[in-house]
Amino acid sequence: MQTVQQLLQNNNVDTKLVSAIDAVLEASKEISFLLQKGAMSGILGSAEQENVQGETQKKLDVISNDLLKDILKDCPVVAGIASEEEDFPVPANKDGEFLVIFDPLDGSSNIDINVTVGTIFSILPSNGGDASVEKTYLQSGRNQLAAGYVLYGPSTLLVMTTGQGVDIFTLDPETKEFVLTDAQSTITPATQEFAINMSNQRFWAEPMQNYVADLLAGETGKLGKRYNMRWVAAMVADVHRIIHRGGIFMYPWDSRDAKKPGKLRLMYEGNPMSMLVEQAGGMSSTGEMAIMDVQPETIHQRVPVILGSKEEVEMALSYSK
Ligand code: AFP
Repeated sequence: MQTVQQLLQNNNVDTKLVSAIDAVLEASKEISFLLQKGAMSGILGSAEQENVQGETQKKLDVISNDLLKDILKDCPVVAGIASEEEDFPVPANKDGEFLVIFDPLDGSSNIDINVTVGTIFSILPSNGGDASVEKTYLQSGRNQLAAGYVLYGPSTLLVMTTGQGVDIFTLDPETKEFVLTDAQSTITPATQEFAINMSNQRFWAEPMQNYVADLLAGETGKLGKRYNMRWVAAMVADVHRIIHRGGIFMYPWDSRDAKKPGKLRLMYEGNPMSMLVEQAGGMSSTGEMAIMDVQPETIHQRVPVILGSKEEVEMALSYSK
């Protein structure tokens, strides 16, 4: 079976970029093994501190962040890193060519209940910029050289793109290698499944309220078909389901907090997931424009997200027109 490194080599991916990807995967394997040991590795519960966004960090958030940071800082091709759990970018190697941006443990509220979590990553060129300053990282998602996530579920999966489609790998616990198990995965254009946190319904803008009302009306409403709903509360798991069997995922704009035009982060979640979804033939939007066309203004910026099966995303967007 083909390993991730063999596939990248066959696809003529720059060997330096492969080294940066390898560093992410090395850390993700460590995270996967810690998760398998669960309570026995002392990783559960709160670290009793908050990240820059005021969210209480779990122990494993902090451990995963430190693992990725330490391994990436030692990787000569990495110029700098930015993490959802770090206040500021962290410079790495002055001759490095890549910036690695990551959410070390997405869906961390799921850790203590033994439900799927994941690591999301995005790799940008450093273009010789100063990796100690935020400005160097503020590139649109279109600049991404690679993006992906490692999903820690019943098995550990890597879902990745370097701009040549989306491939899925499974971590073999015996050889500790990610092996190709689903090549060139695509998202079905039509769907009857949606994912949204319905408890925020009253805070959404009117077009979103109307669209979801029609989803709920099923075959008796304007959309003329019955829908199913799923919400794992970990974007990695919800997006993975969509890559696997189609669907629409929404964390739309809401009026709960004027400073947050959405819950999800552009650089750590929006851009890498959008690259994967577009590479798999799906669509990804803020509601107004493609997420990857957003010019970031700050590293921890939030963004509304509507992504998944192309026809369904187009339908959702049509309610705003
Ligand atoms: P955490 O990583 O802080 O648990 O947040 C996960 C997440 O950013 C994303 O993975 C989920 O889709 C979303 O938040 C879940 O949000 P709700 O708390 O509104 O369900």
